[in-house]
Amino acid sequence: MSDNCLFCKIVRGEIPSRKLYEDDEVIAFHDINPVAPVHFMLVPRLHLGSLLDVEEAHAALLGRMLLLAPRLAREQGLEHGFRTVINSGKGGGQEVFHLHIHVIGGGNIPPMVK
Ligand code: DGP
Repeated sequence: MSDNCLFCKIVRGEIPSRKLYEDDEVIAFHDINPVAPVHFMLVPRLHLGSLLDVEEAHAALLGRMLLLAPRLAREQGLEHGFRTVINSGKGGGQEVFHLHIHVIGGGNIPPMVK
């Protein structure tokens, strides 16, 4: 846990969020600034700054999060597909430095810029 981390505050329930899932390791809540009709984030309860901070010990947690993505996406009506985004570090456009997987869909999703 990190005292001043926004997503740690959401994990602790100190800041309200529109949660769609939680278990002992992971929570999912809707993004406050959705870029599509469905836009939520999968967040580990454990404070990890970004993918730049993960280690072998986090492999199972990351796997669980990826397995949850399609399950929750389907529950949100995204059975035809969705986009996952993980911004990592300042160079990756990350704004909240607590690892999270964006799940986005339900509208016109433009092709990725490569
Ligand atoms: P990123 O750029 O990947 O770090 O995205 C951070 C996302 O977090 C961004 O899409 C907006 C969202 N966000 C920021 N503050 C809050 C908040 O207080 N509540 C919720 N639900 N989402 C937030």
